[in-house]
Amino acid sequence: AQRKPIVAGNWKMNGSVELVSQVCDEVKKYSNSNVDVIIFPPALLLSEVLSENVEAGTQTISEFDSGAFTGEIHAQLAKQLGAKYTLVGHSERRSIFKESDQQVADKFAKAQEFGLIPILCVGETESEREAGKTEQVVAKQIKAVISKLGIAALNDSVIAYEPVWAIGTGKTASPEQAQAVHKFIRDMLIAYDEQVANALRILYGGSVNEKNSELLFAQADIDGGLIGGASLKKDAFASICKSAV
Ligand code: G2H
Repeated sequence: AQRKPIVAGNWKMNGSVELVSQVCDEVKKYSNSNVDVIIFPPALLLSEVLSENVEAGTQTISEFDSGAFTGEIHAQLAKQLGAKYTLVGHSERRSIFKESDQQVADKFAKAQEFGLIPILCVGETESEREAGKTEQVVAKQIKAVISKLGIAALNDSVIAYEPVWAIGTGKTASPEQAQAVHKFIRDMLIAYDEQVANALRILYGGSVNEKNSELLFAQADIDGGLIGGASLKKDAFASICKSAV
């Protein structure tokens, strides 16, 4: 199956108006028919990124409709501004903000209801990996979405596999370790629907940089990356984009 790679930059709560123009100037050269480049800036910078003609999304969205939810990000408004994607269930949302699998599934549903493409983030912690539970954890996180919405919902979505122990730690999963989990995810989904599984883009995230991206992206079931720290450096992020083409 030929899947168009995605290189997505997750800025987390970093960056500035100035950084938007610096990074966008560099990366818009690479967003073309061969790779989708997306920036997930802090929500307040969404319009800045979009005005540079670079695809953008939010790092999370509310599972609720408009109402008395002070501080939340409304999927419909993000879509109106021009966002095309949103992350859901990033490990920092799960661990720091205590988002459950169910809540993440609700956010996934709300994103699609308003026409955003959710990028569902999944991944095991270090102790889960050591206990041999990687596949079990990842399967449970994905099945929470399938049992709420059905397998067809994965048609308009992306999955990002991000082992928690590799996030921001400089400890990247090896290409083989990452590929093994990506293949596990795809095989699990093939059992539901082969077409959906083969078309689904599965990104790797966790300390991806300009030195390791090429080998990671060369793996059969790795369809690009979700990049944190390195997406804040224009040259590094541009080389990562280039390595996905
Ligand atoms: C994982 C990743 C981006 P980093 O969170 O989502 O961050 O590349 O800094 O590990």
